[in-house]
Amino acid sequence: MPYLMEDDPEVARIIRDEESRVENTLDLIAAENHAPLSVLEAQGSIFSLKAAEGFPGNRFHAGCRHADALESLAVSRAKRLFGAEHANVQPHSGVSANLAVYFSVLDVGDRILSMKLSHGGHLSHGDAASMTSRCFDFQHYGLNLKTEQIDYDEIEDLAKSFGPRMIVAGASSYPRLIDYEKMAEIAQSVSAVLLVDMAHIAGLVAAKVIPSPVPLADFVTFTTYKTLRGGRGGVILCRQKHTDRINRAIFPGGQGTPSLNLIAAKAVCFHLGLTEDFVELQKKTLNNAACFAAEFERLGYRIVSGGTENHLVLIDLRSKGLTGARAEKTLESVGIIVNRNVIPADPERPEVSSGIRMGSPAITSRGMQEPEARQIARMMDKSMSNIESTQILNQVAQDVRNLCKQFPVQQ
Ligand code: DSN
Repeated sequence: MPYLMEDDPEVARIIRDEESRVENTLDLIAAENHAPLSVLEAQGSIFSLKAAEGFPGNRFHAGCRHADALESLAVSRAKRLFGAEHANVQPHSGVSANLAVYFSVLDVGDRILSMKLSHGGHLSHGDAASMTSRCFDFQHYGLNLKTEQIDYDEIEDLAKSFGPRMIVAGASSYPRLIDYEKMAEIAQSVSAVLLVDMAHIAGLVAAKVIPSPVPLADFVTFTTYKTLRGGRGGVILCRQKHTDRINRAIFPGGQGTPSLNLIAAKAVCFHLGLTEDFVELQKKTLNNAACFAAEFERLGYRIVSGGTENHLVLIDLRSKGLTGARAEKTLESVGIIVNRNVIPADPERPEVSSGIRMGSPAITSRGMQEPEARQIARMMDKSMSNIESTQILNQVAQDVRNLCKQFPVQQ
């Protein structure tokens, strides 16, 4: 970064520090991943400067010849990768994408039925802290507290009594597959539209290693920086008939000029998503998450919902006398990055939580497989069982550094 070093060495140094942190720690944040350098190059390209309000062929700024070519390419690649009728690649984030869907077909005050945040949903699905809850009338479904899985009968009953105009499926800490056929059937039975927010699992869906909601949902939203490895940003897929409404809800409805550099990165990840290597990576992502769950179970931990069918595992730490916050802090001290997470019916406040959520995408991108996934689980257990022992924590920290050296982020 020669120019940055000269103009602003302070920022340059912070960026170098972050590169070093990423290289020397194990990223188990289920919502994160390591992106290919090609994606980062596209994100840092000259397109970050282009104003291009509107859509290809219909912009409010001149000089958009290449911007149009880029966005059209990204749209056609997204449609091909996911088998969608229409794609809008302009949302700056998953929240922007969800807001655009709500405002495209609903009126302010309309009813929406979605999963509650404390059972695995997302802030933008109408949580009280989110502005979405001030614009629409949300009711939430939860999990069956025995199975810790979605109770479709409850959703059906709620849909009948509440009469939503939209039903949202999708979550940010749900380790199980969602039955989209059942969700579509429930939505149809009450004449509601179905939105599936597949932000966490878009890479697994793209690789066809888990079922796709695209043929069954009216709208599908996702972010590109998680399992998909495409850098920051959001995308909306929808049926052809919703094209104009969705495009208008994004621009001029909720956003101004799109981030064309992010659209360039999205185009790259959609291209790479069609490769055999990507499919293999997503298969390994699933397998590594299953190994985390199996190893933690062997070590005596309770796995929320009894296992995993995707890239994430939610672990209940109560039997170990630990809170999620304490575990998160201890693990970070040895170089293992997870996030504390509420578990269903959690007695603790979200800031404290009784669980941790861990994901396999980033370690899988580094080339790690079953032996390493099991080793990581054992290192985590060793740290969490010896929180007061500086000697043992130092030893684990050294093991983490060694493992990171064996599996560089960019291979
Ligand atoms: N949705 C948040 C998460 O799942 O961690 C961040 O993208």
